[in-house]
Amino acid sequence: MPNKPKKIALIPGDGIGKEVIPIAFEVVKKATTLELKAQNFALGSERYLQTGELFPEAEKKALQDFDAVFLGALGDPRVKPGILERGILLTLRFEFDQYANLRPLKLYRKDLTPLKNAAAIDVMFFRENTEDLYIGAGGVLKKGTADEVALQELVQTRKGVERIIRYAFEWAKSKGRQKVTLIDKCNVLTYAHDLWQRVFWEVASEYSSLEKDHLLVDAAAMKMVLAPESLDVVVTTNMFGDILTDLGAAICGGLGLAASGNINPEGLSMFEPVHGSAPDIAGKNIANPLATVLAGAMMLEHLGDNRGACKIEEAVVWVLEHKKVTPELGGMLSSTEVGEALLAYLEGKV
Ligand code: GGG
Repeated sequence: MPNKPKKIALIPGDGIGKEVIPIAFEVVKKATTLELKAQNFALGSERYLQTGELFPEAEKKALQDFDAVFLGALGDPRVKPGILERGILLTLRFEFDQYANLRPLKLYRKDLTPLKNAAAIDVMFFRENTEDLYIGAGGVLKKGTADEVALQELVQTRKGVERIIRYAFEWAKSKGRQKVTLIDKCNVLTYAHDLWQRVFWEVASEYSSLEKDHLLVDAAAMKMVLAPESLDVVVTTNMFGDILTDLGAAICGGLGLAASGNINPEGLSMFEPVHGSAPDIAGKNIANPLATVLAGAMMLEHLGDNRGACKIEEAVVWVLEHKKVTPELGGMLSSTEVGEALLAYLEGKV
């Protein structure tokens, strides 16, 4: 019996998201043997500005029927920061319980790193994606006065901490990796990060074949610059994962190559570039589509097509080696020309 088609929800979103998603999805379709059925969801700033709608309930319900979401970016200078990000992006991550944010840091070409004498960088970050300071709990007292008080609550649950730590260890074991490092700030956040400490070492005791390590977040930031090759698999909090993976992207060639997966192992997962909507370069056909293309590879792996995912990564390595890339990576191509170069590689035409 033929396999059922995989239903993909495309959410290009805002700015360069609308340019990179169509390019990357063509590459995904070319690389895979899976039958993909795509449907576009027009969520983002245009709709919000025209109708006031952010994420209607009917669309949330419709998404439950999909196998994956492929998302571009959300953000628009015409909309107050936080409205689109919280109303659409964080809603997707939270309502679909996408608790594992996978962010690979890989140095594909040595000259792309600003670090001197960098060795090979190949780190998988597991960022907890549904708790911490991101849950939106808090409030403001006496707003606008000299006595104003702002509260933003840091919430961690044992269940939330345990599942991301276990997911990181399981992934490390299944991929034959060497070491899992916990990054936290347990010397200062003595309640929330003490929970991370206790749960990490409890779960770690079940994985005798893997080395375990711990770094305080400040020391980890330094290590990522001075000795990134010493990291292998990292598990960390929502906030620290957000910040450290931007640092990680910077040492691996920039946000234009940084991909991510928001995973619910039992539900709907979402794949997106780490970058935002970049309104300053939107509409000019100059955005680098490779981060979204690599997110597409992660989506194929998640859907069970490892071969397709590897083919995409090979194609990305090829365009990087042959400088068939956008100017910030040393090439002279437009966004669509990068897409054409990837397709040509996948079709065996080069
Ligand atoms: N693909 C990640 C994403 O869209 N993040 C939200 C974000 O960074 N928004 C700010 C912006 O696009 O300027």
